[in-house]
Amino acid sequence: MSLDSSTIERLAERLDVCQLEARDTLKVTDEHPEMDWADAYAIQDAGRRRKLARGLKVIGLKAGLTSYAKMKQMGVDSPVFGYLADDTAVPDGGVCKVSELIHPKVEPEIAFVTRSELKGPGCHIGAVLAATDFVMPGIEVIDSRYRDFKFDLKSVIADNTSAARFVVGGACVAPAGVDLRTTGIVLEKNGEVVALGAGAAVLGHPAAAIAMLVNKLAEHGETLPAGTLVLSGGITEAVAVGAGDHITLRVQGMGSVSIRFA
Ligand code: 0L1
Ligand code: MG
Repeated sequence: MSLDSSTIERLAERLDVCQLEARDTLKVTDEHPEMDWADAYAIQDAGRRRKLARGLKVIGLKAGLTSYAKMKQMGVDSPVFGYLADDTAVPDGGVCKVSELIHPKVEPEIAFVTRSELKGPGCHIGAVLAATDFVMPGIEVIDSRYRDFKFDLKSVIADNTSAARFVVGGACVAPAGVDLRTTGIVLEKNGEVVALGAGAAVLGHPAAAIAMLVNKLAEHGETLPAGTLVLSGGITEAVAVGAGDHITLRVQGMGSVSIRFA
């Protein structure tokens, strides 16, 4: 680590306040180009502690930048990991207020819920599928706290991987009953198809994103507990949304989930 603890706390506070007040900031690496990967996750962890201290709960985890479409869209070359706080959950068909966000975009994802603990290192797709209770459709609303959605990997990790809102719903399907590589998805905005794809767009298999997350947790001596909700990452590029938009994600064999923006 190259940053001292007071700098980490100050950067976490800045990102937290930007999220609370829906305003953007310059990326943290502009001020601290020397920061390393451990600093980036330390800022994310400090942000998480701030939320916990306000009484929020962490109700899930997420993998981001797991598809080549997303990596290309954002000009980066590897996945990132973050957490889902309870104040970011929107019920299926519910409303997301755009006034609380800076420049939201939506991503079509497959959500996993585990039924047994997963441990790395060496976690693989087979272990993830054996430990998965069910999968279901999920829409993630991302909202980078960085100006114009421009960042590098360390900055986006510090910013909890742009996590802003999410909705899960539709049908809960046992992983044995579905081939997640060939599962098709259709994302609709105001009734029009705006993106489509298949699960394999996420690292060849969405479960690979969960395995990567588990192996990342192992680097810190942590495991993925039973009963954890995990978003496996956008299958397509993210789609910008604004007030009045209605987004529906249809996932083959898993029904649909939707969210409105007001
Ligand atoms: O969930 C995601 O894939 C987003 C990761 C962070 C990058 C972005 O804001 O697009
Ligand atoms: Mg995402």
